[in-house]
Order: sequence, then C-alpha cells, then structure tokens
Amino acid sequence: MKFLFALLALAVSLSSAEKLRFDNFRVYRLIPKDEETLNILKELEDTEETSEYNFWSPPLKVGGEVDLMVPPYRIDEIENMAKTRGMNASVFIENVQELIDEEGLRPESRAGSFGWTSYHTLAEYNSFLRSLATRFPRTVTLLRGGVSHEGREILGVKVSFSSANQYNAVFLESLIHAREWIAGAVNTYILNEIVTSTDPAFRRFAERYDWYVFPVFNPDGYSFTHTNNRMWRKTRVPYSGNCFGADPNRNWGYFWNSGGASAQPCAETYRGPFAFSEPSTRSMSQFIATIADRLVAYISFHSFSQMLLIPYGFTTAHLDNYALTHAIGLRAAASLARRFGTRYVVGNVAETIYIASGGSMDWVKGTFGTPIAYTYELRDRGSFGFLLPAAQIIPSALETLDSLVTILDEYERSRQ
Ligand code: 0X9
Ligand code: ZN
Repeated sequence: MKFLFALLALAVSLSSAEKLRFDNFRVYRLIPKDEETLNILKELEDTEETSEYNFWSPPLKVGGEVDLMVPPYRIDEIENMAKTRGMNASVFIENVQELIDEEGLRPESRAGSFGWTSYHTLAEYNSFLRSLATRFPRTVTLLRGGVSHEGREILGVKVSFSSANQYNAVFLESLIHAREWIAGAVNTYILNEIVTSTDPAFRRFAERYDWYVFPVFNPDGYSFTHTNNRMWRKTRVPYSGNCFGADPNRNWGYFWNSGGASAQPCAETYRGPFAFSEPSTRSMSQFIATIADRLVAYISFHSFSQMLLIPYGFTTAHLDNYALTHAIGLRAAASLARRFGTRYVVGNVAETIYIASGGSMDWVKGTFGTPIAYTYELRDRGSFGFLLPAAQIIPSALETLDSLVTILDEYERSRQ
C-alpha cells in the first residue's frame, strides 16, 4: 500500500513538472510609433504573465524595436493593435516550438560525446569540466564556485600554464540568464581552445593568462529551461504571488536597485528582495572576491542582439576607463566582423540598451576596479533570438574568440 502511495505521489510530481510547449507561438518585432502605443506595451510587460506575452526585447522608446512572443490565441489581439495604432509588426518567428524541436535533435549526445554542434544540459557541461580536469591535471583545476537555491553546484575551472600568470587572470562568465543557451556554448568552446588548441600564435596568447571559466552561473534556471520552460530567464527561488525567481543580473550589490530593475517578483527583471538574495549570486560573488585582486578582465556572455557592452548599467555616465575600453571595444568589434561580417554595436550598457542596475559586471568593476570588463550580447539580431540554431555555435564562437584576443592584446598594448 505504502508503495502504491509513493508511486502515486511520483506520478503527480512528474505531471506537475510538465514541459511547456510553444506550438504556433509567434515572435513579433514591433515598432511603436507613439507614446500611447509604447505605454500599452509597457503595461502588458508589467501586468501579463510571462507565460502569455513574453518580451524577448522590452519596450523602451518610441521608434525602438520590441520583440514579443505571442501565444496563438492572442495573435488577433496583436494584429488588431498593430492595425488600429499604426504600429509596425513583422513576424520574426512563425512557430517557436519548431525551433525548440530542432534544438532537441542533439546528434552529439546520441553519439555520447561533447562538442559544439549541439547544445548541452547542465550535467553535460559539468561532466565536460570534470573531464578537462582529469585529462589535463597539470593545467586544469575543477572549482566549486558556489551553490544554487536548489542545491546545485556552480562548477568552473581554473586553467593555468604558469604561476607567473597569477595576477594576469581572466574570468569568463555565462548562462546567468538561463535561456541564453548560445552563451554557455561559446564560453565552453573558448575554454576548450584555451586548453587544447595547437595553433602556435593562439597558444602564446592563451598561455599568457590564468583563466577562470564558469559556464553555468544559474544552474537552477538553466536546468529548468531543459525540463520545464525553454524561455526561463531567472533563478528559481520562490517569491510571493506564486512567482519564481529573481533576475540574477539585477541582484548584485553595487548600486543595487538603482534603476532598470523591477520590484515585482513576477517580473522578468525582478531585482530580488535585497542585494545578493539569490544563493547563486551571493556564493559566486564570495568566490570572485577571493580572486578579484588577480583579475585583469571580467567577461560576461549573454544573448541576443550583437552588442559589446562596457560598464556601467546603472548610469549613463562615462566612468573609470570608459574611453580606453570603448576604443578597445571598437577594435574588438572590427576583428569580430572580419571573419564572417557579423556586425556588433559597441557602447556602455545604459546608453546602448537600457539602464540596468545590479549586474555582475557592474559589481566586479565597481567593487574591485577590474580594468577590463565587457558584456557580450551574442548572435543574432532577432531572426532566431534565444533559439539560435546549433549550426551557428561554432561560427559564433570563432568570431567571439577573435574579438576576445583583440580585447586582451589591445589592453596589453595600452599598458606599454
Ligand atoms: O539585461 C541584461 O541583464 C542584459 N541583457 S539581456 O538581454 N541578456 O538580459 C544586459 C547586461 C548588462 N550588464 C549590466 N547591467 N551590468
Ligand atoms: Zn542576458
């Protein structure tokens, strides 16, 4: 009897963990032409459940581009609004589920290998890190940087070729936003090149630095994108109103709650009840604090929209070494474009996208004065958005790595 109950409980818990489907969900690119229309969109962003209307790019200004995922039963509503309000509305994605299904084909994992022709689960990322440390015990060390609310370890590696590089360290962060899958793929590709590339010029570059690489900053959110909701962004800490998660990139304790962050637990940019309320950001910040004096660079990978962003998000002011990092950023974007022609926009967060306080990059640079700090918004510009086909992982990674080499080379040159 007991066994039967256990079985029943298991069945219930399994069915409550159902995977959301997005059949015939569209993604529209909208361009509001007046304040009133803009305000209607902002109202939708504040009041609607994110499982209904989900903003892939938020409404910010008249004439600006807004990306909105729309369920099939609300398509008429949006089409009518576009017609009556004279709002430009083009369909960028016809069927979200179709793109998700293509991601799920996973040729690599069927072959039981780790690579960059498909996306990977948290477990696969973690076993990749462990196997690197096993295969290259003299250079790669597995790190337990932190822990998440649901008790998942936040694993990373330190790659070091010489103790002389101790104070010349680079930190690579990704997947603080769960749904931005390309970020973790690009980050681990770069890590793999750093450890295994045989190109002599690249080896000279890679072996000049110590590397701290953490592919999955938000493991609860990331595993939730695999099991329940591909479009999840935040952590999974339960908050009031039956809503889950704070935005882990609004939760860091440098000018926390200073604009561009929501006080509403249900919002996609919820700042959390206090700075470092999320176990993942709190524990990772504690880890970073232990190595901060060694860092020359902190790089954070996000998607999408093809931007190379410098601090800060909390203010539009040009602080610290803005001029230098902006100039380096332009050169980095030029070297990124050289390979496949991919165009990136360069600027600080607040001026280039929006005011956003509580980001990890702001905290690192503001707290420790780390000279080089960039946030990448990787491919694309909205054709696929968060659902970038796996065939674009390697091209994205190659061009991104070109730009990273330029950033660090140019910074070195600037110091001579
Ligand atoms: O809003 C964000 O956190 C990032 N954009 S995203 O579309 N990937 O959500 C921008 C990060 C800006 N960085 C800081 N605010 N420090
Ligand atoms: Zn992001």
